[in-house]
Amino acid sequence: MVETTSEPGGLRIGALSKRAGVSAHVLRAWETRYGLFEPARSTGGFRLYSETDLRRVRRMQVYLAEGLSAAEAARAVLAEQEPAPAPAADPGSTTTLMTALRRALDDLDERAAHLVLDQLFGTLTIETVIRDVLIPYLHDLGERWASGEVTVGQEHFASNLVRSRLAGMATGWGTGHGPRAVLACPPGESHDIALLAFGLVLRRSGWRVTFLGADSPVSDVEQTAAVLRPDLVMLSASDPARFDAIRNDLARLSRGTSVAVAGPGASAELAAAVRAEYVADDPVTAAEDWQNR
Ligand code: B12
Repeated sequence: MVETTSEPGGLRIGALSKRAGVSAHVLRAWETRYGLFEPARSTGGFRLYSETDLRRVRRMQVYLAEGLSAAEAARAVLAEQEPAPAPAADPGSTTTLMTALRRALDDLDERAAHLVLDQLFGTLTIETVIRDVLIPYLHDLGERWASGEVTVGQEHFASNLVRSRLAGMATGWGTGHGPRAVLACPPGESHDIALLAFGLVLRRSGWRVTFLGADSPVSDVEQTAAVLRPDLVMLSASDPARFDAIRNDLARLSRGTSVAVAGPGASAELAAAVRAEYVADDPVTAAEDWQNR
């Protein structure tokens, strides 16, 4: 009863939840993740939501019912209510947004980072975001980590957030009738963001993606390939030693399956030795190449 009261300055979260038919948990997530509301505070420190906030929840529900993701719906709601204030310099440029992303991630500011990513994915194609923003960002992050400019914690936070954002776009990518790809990193290899990016772009043209990801035992890759009979098995690694350790397995796998190797750990020499295809391109260009085959 107390939880759901309205106060002169607005509605408490319970009241907002009741009136809109959306759980308080979800409302809080929309607030922290997408900045959907701007609650005032009661004298007792409770958040107080306005009629405008209630309208925003209702608009969210409409967009969600139309099939938009929560991020897309929130962006649409915020855009129709009040255009974002124009920042000083060239707000849409990828350089400006990359700088904003870098600052947010360095500051461990999850919300700000997601807002920048919302803006990026809302205004640019996924191919452009990955190729022109995220890959250069990750390279820069690696250099700053290696030089001690960012801590291991900052690097982990940043790469996890970027990875989780891409992984969130990958749901349902194994369905359909298109050609099928199995994506994996060799045993011991943790760098799988580029592999994820490759799968996402491939999926855009209807490929079905089965993602085994980091540190995949070769026997599992072989077994998966035997069951699914994919059109492509893509393996990627940053460290050549990961591939060297499985050369014999790769040669066996490539006898019955189309295998490609990519990432800084792959080479033309390795590919020739195991009868696989060597992919030197970045994940977006490589996926576009496969789409056109
Ligand atoms: C994020 C990150 C991590 C994350 C990975 C999270 C994840 N799930 O992927 C974590 C924290 C786990 C990590 C761990 C480590 N990392 Co690290 N990491 C990075 C970082 C910052 C980004 C990697 C990335 O995604 N890059 C984006 C891709 C797209 O760029 P790229 O790797 O240069 O690849 C190019 C091509 O090869 C191609 N490509 C790459 N992969 C693929 C895949 C496909 C399918 C295709 C088509 C193309 C393709 O596209 C790129 C552009 O052309 C890099 C910095 C960097 N320069 O990349 C360091 C980096 C790769 N890591 C490094 C190191 C040293 C490590 C650790 C050994 C650190 C440690 N002491 O623990 C461990 C090793 C873990 C392991 N066992 O594998 C070094 C590697 C140095 C070297 N040459 O050996 C780098 C370069 C950092 C640095 N500057 O020193 N890391």
